Amino acid sequence: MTASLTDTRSAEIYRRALQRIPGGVNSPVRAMRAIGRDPIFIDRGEGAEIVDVDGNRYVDYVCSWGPLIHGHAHPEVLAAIGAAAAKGTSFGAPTPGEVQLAEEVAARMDGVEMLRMTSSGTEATMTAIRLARAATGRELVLKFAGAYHGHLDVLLAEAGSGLATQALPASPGVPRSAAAETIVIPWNDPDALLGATEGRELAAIIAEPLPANMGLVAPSTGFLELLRERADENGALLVLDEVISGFRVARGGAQELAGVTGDLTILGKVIGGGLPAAALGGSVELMGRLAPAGEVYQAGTLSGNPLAVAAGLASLELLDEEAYLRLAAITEQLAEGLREAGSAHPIQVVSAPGLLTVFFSERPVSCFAEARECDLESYASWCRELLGRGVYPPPSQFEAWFPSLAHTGEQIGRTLEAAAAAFAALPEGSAGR
Ligand code: HOZ
Repeated sequence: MTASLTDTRSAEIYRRALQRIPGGVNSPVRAMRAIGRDPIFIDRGEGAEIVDVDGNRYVDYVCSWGPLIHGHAHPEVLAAIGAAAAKGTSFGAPTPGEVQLAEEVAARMDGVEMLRMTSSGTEATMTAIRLARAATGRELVLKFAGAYHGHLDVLLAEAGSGLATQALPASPGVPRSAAAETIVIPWNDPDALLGATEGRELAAIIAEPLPANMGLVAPSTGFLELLRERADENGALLVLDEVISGFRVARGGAQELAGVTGDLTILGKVIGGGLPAAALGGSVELMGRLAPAGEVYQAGTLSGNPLAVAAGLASLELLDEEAYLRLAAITEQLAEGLREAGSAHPIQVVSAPGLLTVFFSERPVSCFAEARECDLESYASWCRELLGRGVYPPPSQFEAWFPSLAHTGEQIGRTLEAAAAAFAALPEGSAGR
C-alpha cells in the first residue's frame, strides 16, 4: 500500500517561498525534485528525529547533510552555543576558541599543522586551489567525475551532489577559461589517472578520499596511494576534501583509515557542529603562505565565528574512541538491516562509519558513470514511500545517508520496518542496472 503524508502547511509555505526564493529553497537538493515531490518545511529537530510544520515526525538520515553527528539539538552543543552567544555573536577580531579548535584539529589529523577557518566548504576549497596554484606556480587542476567540492567555478564540471541530482554536466555562468583549467577523469580508474598526470603540469589533484556526493563510492584498493604517488611525481599538491568524511568515519577522517595524507585537507560539517564553519589545513610551510603570514589572500567577516567554533569544539569533545565504535555499530546495523529488507530487489548497500548509500543497481557502483545508471525512478518512489512512513532519507540517489550517534536501536528498527514496507510498495519489475 502506498504511504502518503499530510503536508498542507508545507505546501502553503512552499507556495510563498516560490515567490521570494529561487526554486523555493536556499540549496537545490532539499527541493526534493529528484524524488518527484515538493520540499518539506521543518519545524524542529530532537536527537535523531525531525518534525515538520505539519507535525509529521521522521527518523532523520540527512542530519543537515553531515554536521549533526550527535543528532539535533544535542544539549552539550546547545549549551556551548548558548554560552558563546551570551558573550557576543561576532567580533571581527580573534577569540581564544579559534586557537583551541586549531589545536584540537592538529591533534586529530596527520598533515594538519595549521588551520584557516572559513564559513563554508566552498570557500575553503577555493582557498585550497588558490594556495596550490601559488605554491606550484601552475594552474591546472585534476578532479574526479561525481566528486563535489562546493560550487566554485573551477570544480563544477561533472560534479556530484546537486549537479548530479539535477543531471547538469556543468553550470551556465562558468567561464570557458575556468573550465579549461580543470581536467576531469573517472574515479577509481588508474589508467585514466596515469594518463592525465603524464606530461601535464598540475597545480593540484583534488579528491574526496571517501566520495559521498555521487552516493558513497569507496576508493578501490591502492587508488588513494596511487593518487599520492602521482601527485608527488607530477609535483602537484594532493588536496583531500574531507568536508563529509572528516571527524565522521574516524577521529582523523578517511585519511586515517586509508593511511594516505594530503598536502592540504578541506574540512567542514562536523567542525562547525551545525553552525556555518569550514576550514583548510596543511603544513606550516604551505599554510604559512596565507595572508597575513604570506601573500596568498583569503579573508572572511564571519570566519572563525565564536558560536560556530564553540559548537565545533563541543562536537569534537564528544567524539572519543567509544563514540566512533558506536557510530560504526549503528551504521552497520542499519546497513545490514537495509540489505535484508531489500533482498528481493536489485540494490547495493554501501557503508562506512556514519555514512551509507542504497544504490538501486544490480551491480556494485565504483564510479559516477555507474552511479548514473542506477534506477533513479525506483529510488525516488522508495524515498517517497519512506517519507510517508516516517523516515527522512536523502532525496537523491547521489547523496549519502548520515546515521548519527543519536540514532537508537528502536529508531533503526522502525526505519527497517518502514524500509521493508517501502520496498514492498515499489511497482513490480523495478530494476537497477
Ligand atoms: N550539497 C549538499 C549535499 N551534499 C546539500 C546541501 C543542502 O541542500 O542543504
